[in-house]
Amino acid sequence: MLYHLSAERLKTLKYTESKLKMKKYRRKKLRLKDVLKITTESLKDGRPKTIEEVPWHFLRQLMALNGTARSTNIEHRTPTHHTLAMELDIHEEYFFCSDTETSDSLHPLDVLCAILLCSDSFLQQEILSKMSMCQFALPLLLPALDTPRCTLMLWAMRDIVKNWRPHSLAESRGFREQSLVLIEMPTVSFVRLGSCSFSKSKLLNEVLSPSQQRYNFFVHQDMESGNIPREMADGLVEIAWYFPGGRKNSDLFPEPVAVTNLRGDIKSHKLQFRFLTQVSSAVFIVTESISESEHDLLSSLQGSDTKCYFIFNSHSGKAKETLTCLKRLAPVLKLNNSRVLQKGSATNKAAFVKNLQSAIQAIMSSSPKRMSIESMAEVASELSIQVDEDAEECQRAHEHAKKITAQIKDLAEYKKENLRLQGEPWEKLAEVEKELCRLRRQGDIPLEKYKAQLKEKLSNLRVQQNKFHPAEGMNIFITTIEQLPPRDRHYFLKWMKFDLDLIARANLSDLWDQYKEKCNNSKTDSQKLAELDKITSTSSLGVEHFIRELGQLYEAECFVIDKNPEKQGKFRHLPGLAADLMLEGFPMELIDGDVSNIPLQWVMDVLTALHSKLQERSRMLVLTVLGVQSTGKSTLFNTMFGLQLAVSSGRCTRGAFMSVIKVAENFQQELGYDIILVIDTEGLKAPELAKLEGSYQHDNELATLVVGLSDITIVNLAMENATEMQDILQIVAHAFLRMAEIGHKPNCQFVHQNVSDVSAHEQNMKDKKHLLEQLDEIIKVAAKMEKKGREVKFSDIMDYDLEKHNWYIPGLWLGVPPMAPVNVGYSEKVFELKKHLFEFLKGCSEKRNTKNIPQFIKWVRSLWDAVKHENFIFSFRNSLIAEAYNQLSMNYAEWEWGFRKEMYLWVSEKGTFIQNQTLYEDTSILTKLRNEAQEKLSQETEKILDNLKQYFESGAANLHLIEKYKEDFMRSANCLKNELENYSFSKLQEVTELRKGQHKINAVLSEYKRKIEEDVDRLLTQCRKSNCRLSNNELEKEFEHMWTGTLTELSLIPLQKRNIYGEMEFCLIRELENRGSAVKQMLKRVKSSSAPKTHFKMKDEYLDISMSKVFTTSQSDFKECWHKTEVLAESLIERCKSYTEGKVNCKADYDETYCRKLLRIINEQLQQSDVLYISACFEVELKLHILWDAACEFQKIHEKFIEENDPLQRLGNLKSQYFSTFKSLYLEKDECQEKAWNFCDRCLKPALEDYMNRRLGTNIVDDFLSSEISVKYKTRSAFQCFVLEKLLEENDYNNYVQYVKNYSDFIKTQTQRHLVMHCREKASLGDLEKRILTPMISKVSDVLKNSEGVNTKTASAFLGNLCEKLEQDLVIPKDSLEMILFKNTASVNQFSAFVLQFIPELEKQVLSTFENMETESKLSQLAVKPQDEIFRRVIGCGKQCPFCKVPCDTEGPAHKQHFASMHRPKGLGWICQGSKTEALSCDICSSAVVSNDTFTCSETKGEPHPYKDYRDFFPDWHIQPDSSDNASDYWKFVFNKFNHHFAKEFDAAPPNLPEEWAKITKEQALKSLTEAFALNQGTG
Ligand SMILES: Nc1nc2c(ncn2[C@@H]2O[C@H](COP(=O)(O)OP(=O)(O)OP(=O)(O)O)[C@@H](O)[C@H]2O)c(=O)[nH]1
Ligand SMILES: [Mg+2]
Ligand SMILES: [Zn+2]
Ligand SMILES: [Zn+2]
Repeated sequence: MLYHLSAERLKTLKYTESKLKMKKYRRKKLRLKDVLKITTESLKDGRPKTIEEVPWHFLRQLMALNGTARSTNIEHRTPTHHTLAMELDIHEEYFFCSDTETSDSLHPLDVLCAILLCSDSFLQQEILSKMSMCQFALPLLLPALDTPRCTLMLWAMRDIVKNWRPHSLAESRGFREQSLVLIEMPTVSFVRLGSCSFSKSKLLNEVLSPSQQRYNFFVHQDMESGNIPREMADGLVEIAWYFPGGRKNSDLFPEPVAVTNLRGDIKSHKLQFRFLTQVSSAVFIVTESISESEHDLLSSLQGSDTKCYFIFNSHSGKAKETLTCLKRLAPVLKLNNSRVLQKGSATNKAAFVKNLQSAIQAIMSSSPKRMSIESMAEVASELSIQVDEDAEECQRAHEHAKKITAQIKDLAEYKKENLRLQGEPWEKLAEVEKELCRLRRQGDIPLEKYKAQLKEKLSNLRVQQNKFHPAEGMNIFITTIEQLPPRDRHYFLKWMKFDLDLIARANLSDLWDQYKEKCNNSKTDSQKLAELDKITSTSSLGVEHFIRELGQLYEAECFVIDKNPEKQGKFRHLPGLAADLMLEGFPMELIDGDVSNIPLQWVMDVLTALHSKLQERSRMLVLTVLGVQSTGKSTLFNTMFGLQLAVSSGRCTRGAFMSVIKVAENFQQELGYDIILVIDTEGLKAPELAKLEGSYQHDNELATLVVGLSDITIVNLAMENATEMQDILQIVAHAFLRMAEIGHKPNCQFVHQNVSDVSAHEQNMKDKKHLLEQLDEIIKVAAKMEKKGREVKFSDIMDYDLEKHNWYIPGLWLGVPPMAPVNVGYSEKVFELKKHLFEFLKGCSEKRNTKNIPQFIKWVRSLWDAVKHENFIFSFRNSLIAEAYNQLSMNYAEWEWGFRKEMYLWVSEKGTFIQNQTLYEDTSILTKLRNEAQEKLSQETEKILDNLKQYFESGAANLHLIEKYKEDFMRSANCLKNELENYSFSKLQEVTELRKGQHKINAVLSEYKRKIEEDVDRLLTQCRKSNCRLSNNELEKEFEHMWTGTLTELSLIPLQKRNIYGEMEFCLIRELENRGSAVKQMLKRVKSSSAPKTHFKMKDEYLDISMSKVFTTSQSDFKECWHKTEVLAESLIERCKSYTEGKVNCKADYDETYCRKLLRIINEQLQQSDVLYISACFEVELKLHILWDAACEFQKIHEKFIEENDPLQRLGNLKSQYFSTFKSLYLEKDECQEKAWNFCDRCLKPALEDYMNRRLGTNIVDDFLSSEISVKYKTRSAFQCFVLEKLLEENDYNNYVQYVKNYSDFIKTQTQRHLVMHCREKASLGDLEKRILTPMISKVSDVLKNSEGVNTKTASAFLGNLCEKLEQDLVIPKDSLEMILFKNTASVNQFSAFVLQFIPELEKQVLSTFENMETESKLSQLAVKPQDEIFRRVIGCGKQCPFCKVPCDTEGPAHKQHFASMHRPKGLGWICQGSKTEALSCDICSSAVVSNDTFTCSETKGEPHPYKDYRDFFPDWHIQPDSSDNASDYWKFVFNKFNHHFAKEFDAAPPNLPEEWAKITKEQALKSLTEAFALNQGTG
């Protein structure tokens, strides 16, 4: 016996290890997740190619519910077409080899045994569950393979649940649902004695199969590989069942019955036989002959209450002997004729089967022994047969589970007491959370007050939750899952599930009966259904409820700890535990369907824990499903991935659950994903339920979230019902439309259930077309509802291909449940879909944007936030999008600056060139330069567009989300081009004008100089002639005499000094001439009052009160208007000032066009502005004010011009030089060195300084942008945040007032300050200057060195050459140069040697000039003002929120939508509460836009208008609802603090602020600030 056993085991070992190559799983058992992993192999179909693939093939097919899983044939390598053709003549060989070669064939039962041997108990359970769905017979007793005795597979069957309708319930249409192992029913066993010539298994299949159909419950001889000798499976006892469906005519048996089948001869499996005789009601012994020893064996059955039947082949040779033997046995076993069934070859097979069935029926009606499998375990134990469930860990876990489940009497009651947190408080929380977003019941309470109340409520609810200590049951649950090792924990959770299901089943079956009844009764009103639905949900209890409770415990604790950080957390580790469960395949609740809310903190933290458990490799594919209730959504996923999502008839899934499937490591690279996240959702409501209040909304929320999260959405449709489909499509269309709006376009697959492709191909084509039309129609309607103006087609919103993305899947069951197996067609089609999905994924792997868990979390968060608000699109705010957008903006800013710099340099060079032109031919030069500019501009624009294109192809993160902004950027590039074109042209024009003016003066001056030089010459000759040597004094006297004489002779007319103010005033008068007498009067009056004030101050008469009745009704509107007008004036003053300043630097004289330009600027702005009701008085006084300011500046310009250009002045400047030349000539002193120095000092030095001024600006900008502080300047929102932080730190209300009242001024001062500080802080500016100067100096030196001797015989030729070489770089003052040339007789070589020698000194001097200059004045004289450039970077579009006046901080250059990260109380926008009070308003726009409040303003002409529809008036503003409850804490804090100051400043009353505002701390304020801006920057 012992020897025999070990021989068996040896065989087993050899079989599993050598043949199937499963050695590594003998010890470390195969687990479910090993089987479910996505691998390359798992996506291949077709037969296994090698023996070792067979078990895997079996497992995968089984998990996919494929009825052919048991087929173990190996595919023989067929040659490819190519070789086939060549080998055609020998192809007969194939026919032979497949039949003879059995060595590589396996018996299915052997494979099954081997697999079970290598599987852990959970996988075994799964295997048996799936086998049961395929209606395969299950192993009841597993032979002793590596155990001393055989094993009863009780645990392995635990998970199977059966539904049936006994005939007793046929009328009531009720049904029974029970766990398979608990069903008490008669068992009939079939065993074989000796050998037998017909297949027992085949016979059994016939006995159990419904008429007209035959299922292969048991594997038999005639099946594929069924004839191969079994190597390990002998002694296996299989079991199958018959369950009635309540159809009296067609059911074989009225009650359930089990049939077992022992493989092998009972003589070699006596233990199994003993067991079977004890548990069965009857044993059928199939035999051909009975020998003596066999007789003894059978006699041992004497006294058992099990009935014995014999089936024997009456035509076998030994029939007679057998009969005698049976006769002998008859008294012992109480045999009679009915117990002996003869099966001769003549016997009609069908009749024989009928006989057998009647026999079984007879047994059943004789009140037989009924035994459940669970009770069989007791018998097994008595016989020392192992029971898999007896494993110690399993039992231990059950004890733990029982501690909880034993306490449960009434489900609803238990839930209320033990799972307290998820009861009322959680439900209320969900409600309040949504109300906070929707503000539906605000009533008369002021908005911010109402919000504060809600927040208080929220906080109270959390605190209340946190105060609950976990009740006993929950406590045990927590400690158990904390303390048990993973396997035990797994057992524990399974036991929890089984026990809870058992209790729930008892509870629910009544409810379901009622439900069914009501459903059938067509008159039932939906209200009752809703009630029932409610009861069903309150009295369902599963493990997911316990997990949900964990989530709530965790969330409440997080909330409380967040408020008092010093508190210790007890539940910190729970997310980690939950993540472990997810990795084991446990579906985790994403949306709690009972309250339709997401426990956000919990979900996020669980996922984060999962991320770290995956070693941060969590690129995920999100696959979701949507569809009507009970249309097999969960079944579809279970079939596709072998998951364990809850499935049952009736409403099953609630909310949404997510399951993780891992991708095998060697496949991750190819697939581009590390995990697959499957989200199974609750069915969308059936039409009758859809009428219930809130249900439509609930469906919409669910669908929006689910579509938003998914990469692929499967829309599950059951085609039978057209209206149902319409409903679903509508919901889905809305969801997709919203996603398209935010740039997310998931792939969509339509699955049509219960349609087979073959039978209805034509029909399907029609259907597809129809579906398409329907979709288009629905989307059109949906687009209208979502207020989309343009036409939308389905292809705009979903990635859907009529041909490829439609799937027709036949019905799940082949036949009529409960006896129907899963349709092979279903399984195959689902696999095909799965394969297609993965092919599709691989196909688009390059352009795809994969999310990992942290990014997924961000999506969940922002989608949910937007869903909670009703207006989805305008509430959506996602940091991933912001991040991508900002990244692009930052890049764009770089490119833009590059372009600008390029043009600045070009203009500077060309300006130099123009100034160096001696010949007067400006028009042709200008045209040439303009063309050149055009070309350059186009080139640079092209470069930006190219960069943009490349960027969008670069594969940077989440680009698909910002695709729609691409156009904006392209437009901006073109705008930039226009701007720079204007800039370049006007600069060139300006220089040309300047040059023209100088040219004229120079021409005149040259005349004078020639005369003077003649006179000097003459005087020199005179003096030389006189014999006596003249002293210095005498020389001077002579020179002076000559100078005065010459000048008198020239009778110079000095340039006329103009009265610029007078001229400008005249210009203004002319402009206003035709504006009527009132204006003229006004002008006169103002004129007489002379000296305009230095500060422009608003006056009441600036507003035209007569124009509108508004002001008489509403004080606040008047104030608002007043304020707007003031802002307008200030911004105009600012703009004109910067125009004026621009003119100061170019050395031209004042021109009348300047004044006209100013007036044009003002007029344009006044016309464009949205400020209504300004009076003529305002216009006149503003213009006067601006012109006066400008006139002062222009006067200075003019005077400076005269000083520089007046002939008398200029000649005067030259006088000393003439004298010194005269003197040297007279004294015959060598002047060369001095002239050389003069050249350096008077020509090169100013030229170099000018050069520096032209270059330094751009370099400073570059330097600033690469410094530390530039981080704050990276994006507008970063800068905003930085400024506000600073303000909070400085804590000075004056600064706030400045900030609020004149934002742009404030920012200008700030940026200027930072820049100056930056420039002062470091010695870097000196370095910069040096870096600019040195190359230029070397260039000059090089020119000097290289020009020696070349065409430079005279000094003038030499200097001319020098100037020409440098004409692009330096403007050398002509006057001084001519002076140098005057009477320069020095040798060129000597002169240039001297110059070279002086150069180092020159460099030093230039540098020190700059070093000694005040930073501010240095900055102000630069051609490109760094402060302006930097200001431009951060000021943005300059638009302000129409309510609170907060500046827009959208990054992109030419955006269509203005957006601010953080709004503030409207009072800070100088808006009062209402018409009656004059207090500042404390409403915050970002809350107001979701409330039911209204606003009035001048745009609405004083009429109240709902905030929700603010876009009716301000269509280019996008005001997003608060991202969190604390979003505006910063401004609330500030407003609260400086309430009185602000009121005073705005000349209004201080409002009563909500008390809660006073509780906000500075830290909280700061936190809200960083959160708001971090979200917008995408770093949060
Ligand atoms: N006749 C038939 N029954 C099916 C088919 N697919 C699924 N079922 C059965 O329908 C019932 C519901 O299946 P589920 O997969 O739970 O359906 P669901 O869509 O997830 O249901 P909810 O989650 O409640 O919306 C189960 O009993 C399935 O066995 C099918 O194609 N034909
Ligand atoms: Mg479901
Ligand atoms: Zn605002
Ligand atoms: Zn803007």
